[in-house]
Amino acid sequence: MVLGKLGSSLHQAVQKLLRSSVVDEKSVKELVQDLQRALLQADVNVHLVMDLTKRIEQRALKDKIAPGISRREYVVKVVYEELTDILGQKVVPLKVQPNQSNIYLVVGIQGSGKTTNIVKLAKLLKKEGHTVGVVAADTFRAGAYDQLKQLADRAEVPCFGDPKEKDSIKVAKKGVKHYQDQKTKIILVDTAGRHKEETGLIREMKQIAKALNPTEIILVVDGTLGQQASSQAEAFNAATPIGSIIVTKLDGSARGGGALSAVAATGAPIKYIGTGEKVNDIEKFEPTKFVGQLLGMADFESLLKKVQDAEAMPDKELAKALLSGKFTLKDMMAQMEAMGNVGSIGKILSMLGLGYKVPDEMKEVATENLEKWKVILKSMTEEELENPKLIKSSRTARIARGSGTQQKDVKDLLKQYQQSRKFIKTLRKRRGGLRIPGMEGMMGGQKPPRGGR
Ligand SMILES: Nc1nc2c(ncn2[C@@H]2O[C@H](COP(=O)(O)OP(=O)(O)OP(=O)(O)O)[C@@H](O)[C@H]2O)c(=O)[nH]1
Ligand SMILES: [Mg+2]
Repeated sequence: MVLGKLGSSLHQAVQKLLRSSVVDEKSVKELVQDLQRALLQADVNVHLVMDLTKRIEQRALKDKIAPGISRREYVVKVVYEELTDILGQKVVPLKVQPNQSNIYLVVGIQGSGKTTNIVKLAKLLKKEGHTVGVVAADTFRAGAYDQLKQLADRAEVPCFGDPKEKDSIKVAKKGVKHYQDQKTKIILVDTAGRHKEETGLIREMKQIAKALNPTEIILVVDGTLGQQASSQAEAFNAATPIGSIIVTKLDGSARGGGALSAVAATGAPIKYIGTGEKVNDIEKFEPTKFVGQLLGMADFESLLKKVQDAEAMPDKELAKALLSGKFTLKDMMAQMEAMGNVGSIGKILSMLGLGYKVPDEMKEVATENLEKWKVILKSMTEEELENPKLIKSSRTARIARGSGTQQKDVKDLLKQYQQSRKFIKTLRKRRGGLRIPGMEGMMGGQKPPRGGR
């Protein structure tokens, strides 16, 4: 299990909070202490830990919480978000230029895991449908070629090398040319990690990079270094921009959390992690997914979704329109623009306690036609938007012309509108009155007017 120890301590800390009878200052303080202990043990930088836990504490106790969820659930979400944050929010994919061979120069300190992870990455990219090849340009260490060749053969990845050639730049160039001639998409070049100290290695990296002009330089960093890993990332990145980082040996390393967070803090793009010695032991690094797995809660996803759903408050204007029974085309347009999709009607209805009752076909038609409808609505006059009944055939023709659509499209839109309105009306009749959580004050408990328009 990747970062197993850190994961289980974090998991326990969160479970303890979920089990506590109340979420108050005391239980949050306990949570924060548990988190601090877990993170410090994983060699996460102490300043990072203190900042993170301070934010968690503040948010846990002070944030306003959307109706429908408990503070307990909210706090779990906060922990999740803050942990994700220290690992870097964004997923940055490996840069792959279309219609050309891409060269990746793989560098790193001796023993960091370059050779092993080159083959793992080659296999992964092959599985993704790319043609791949590796080049053995470590001419320094005896047996380096054989190691790469053996691993590559086992993984069924082509390997280019020349054990007799001692000039690494020459081999690298030959290898790259060999694969370029075959139009291989991904060319991974293994290099020597002969130096324990960075300066000599960085000088060589610059030379070979100048000769090859790679799409990306990939830096391999040993995760067992803990937070020290960041100084390598910084030193290499200062010399020449590093396109990707692979943090290796995260299986079983007690300090992996420290390595990941420290490298992420330098702003360097961790794109893959090495999770074992075998050829399949590599993963794309996605902070959100990673933290989810780390916290290891079977129902974590659903809890998170529940909180996020509750927080996505519906558009108040639209909700008001629904409550009053007055739902015009203009409301529909405002709704589409605000939310980007009509699915949120379903969302509002579910908040009214009428969830999931929007007929599927209604939703499908709406989603399919969304972009077109936006244009059509823009071609209508203010008067038409307020009172769609005015739209008879001559107006339909004008609107279609104005929006570059067919009359049938305009009619479809009007039909959808009528359906939505009718649907909302029947709901209102069935319920007698509607209530939106968090908006009671706003509506003053008034009785809905009869009928709408
Ligand atoms: N547990 C574990 N071991 C790994 C991982 N990646 C690499 N290793 C091991 O680390 C050792 C060094 O790996 P190499 O790939 O030879 O490292 P290198 O950077 O090419 O080393 P040099 O060529 O000497 O600079 C090997 O024993 C690998 O099996 C990993 O993700 N997890
Ligand atoms: Mg090697």
